[in-house]
Amino acid sequence: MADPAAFAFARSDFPEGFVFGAATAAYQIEGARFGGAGPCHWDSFAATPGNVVRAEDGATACDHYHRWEADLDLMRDAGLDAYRFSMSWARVMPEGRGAVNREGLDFYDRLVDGMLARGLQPWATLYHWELPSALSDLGGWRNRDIAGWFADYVTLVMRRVGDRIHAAAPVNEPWCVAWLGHFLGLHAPGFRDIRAAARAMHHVLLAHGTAIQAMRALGHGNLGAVLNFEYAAPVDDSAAARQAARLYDAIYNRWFAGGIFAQSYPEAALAGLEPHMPANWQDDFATIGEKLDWVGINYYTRKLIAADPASPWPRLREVPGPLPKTDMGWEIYPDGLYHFLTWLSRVAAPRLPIYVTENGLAAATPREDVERIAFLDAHVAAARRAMAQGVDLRGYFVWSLLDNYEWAAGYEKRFGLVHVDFDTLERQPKASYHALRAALAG
Ligand code: IFM
Repeated sequence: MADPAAFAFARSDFPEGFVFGAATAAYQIEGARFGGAGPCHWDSFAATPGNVVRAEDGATACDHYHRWEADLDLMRDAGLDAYRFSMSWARVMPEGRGAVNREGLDFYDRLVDGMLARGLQPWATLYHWELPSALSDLGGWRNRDIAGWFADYVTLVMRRVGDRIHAAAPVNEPWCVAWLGHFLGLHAPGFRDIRAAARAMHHVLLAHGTAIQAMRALGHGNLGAVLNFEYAAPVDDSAAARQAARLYDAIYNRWFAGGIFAQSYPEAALAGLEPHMPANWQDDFATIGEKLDWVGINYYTRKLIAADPASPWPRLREVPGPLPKTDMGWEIYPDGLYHFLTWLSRVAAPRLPIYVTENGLAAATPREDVERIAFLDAHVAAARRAMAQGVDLRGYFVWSLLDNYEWAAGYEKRFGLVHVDFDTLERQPKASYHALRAALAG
């Protein structure tokens, strides 16, 4: 019988050079009140009643700002090859433009050196959601100028640390930035407005492409996009449900992959969004479609989708599914990862190397941590099945190294391989951490 405290895979099951890593994000772990960072839209979103569980914010988070060395040690000791981290725009440029916070740049400089000293490849994300408040005041992602502001910030940080960065991606999960934050209103800035959403859906990709151009101009390579994907299944076999699921897939998955890899948006999504798009949006595809070196998949779950004819476009709703769920209420569906790996490799981005840049679950199991081990194991198995079918998968990053600030869910949801006590900030590796170390050593 399989040992529930051990992974079924070992490093030796993977090709030479396959990258195993862990991922985190600045606002979720650093502690935004330290080191001269400026305010960001998550601070004000969290301070507004009803947005975040217990109105918690990232002010202290895991205090990684002061404990980064021990956190890097944890990754080295687990036998990981790479660390996918993000840099905070608001930490480096407190007003989003202009004045530079040297202390912020120095922090990332030390952090990157610390990774290299421990044999960890630095994988940088340039934007993982902490938009400086001053830019939010100017319209944030609704304002086309954000592409230029972002490119300036990216140029600044990459000039400082880019020589030591192994791989970089501009924006983590554009869907969350645009749709979750501007249509569903569940993330900062909390808009529920189709015009705001349409603009953000486009500008986030324009900013992505502009940042890629800025990094190429500096001579950097190994640049990618990190997109999140959700498998959309119709709630039943009706034509209406199938059409609704297809539309969900268009908005969530095919919009971003389509913009970047095919320089087009799916018709089904445009049917609702086009009247609200910024002028001349079609002219931006040359920038949005700037050539990439790899694509990253962040994958967690599937959604069951039903038609909702009584509501305005997109006239669909999510329905709770029957599969076992994580503490986020997300169904566990590893076949979805297999689906997106093969779809990207064969249809959406043929021949492009792929990385699973995030995969993991929220589970509060304090000791055995068996659910996390089973979840990761099942998804790694799905990834291996895809590789056996010829998918050029080159690496796998667990979300996340540490329990951290899970955005609107506050500190309640525990995604870490390492437990964090949010009173003492003490770290305690979980069973999944030990199991991963054994798998990577074996
Ligand atoms: O915590 C987030 C992360 O910031 C982005 N990807 C999904 C994770 C879990 O919700």
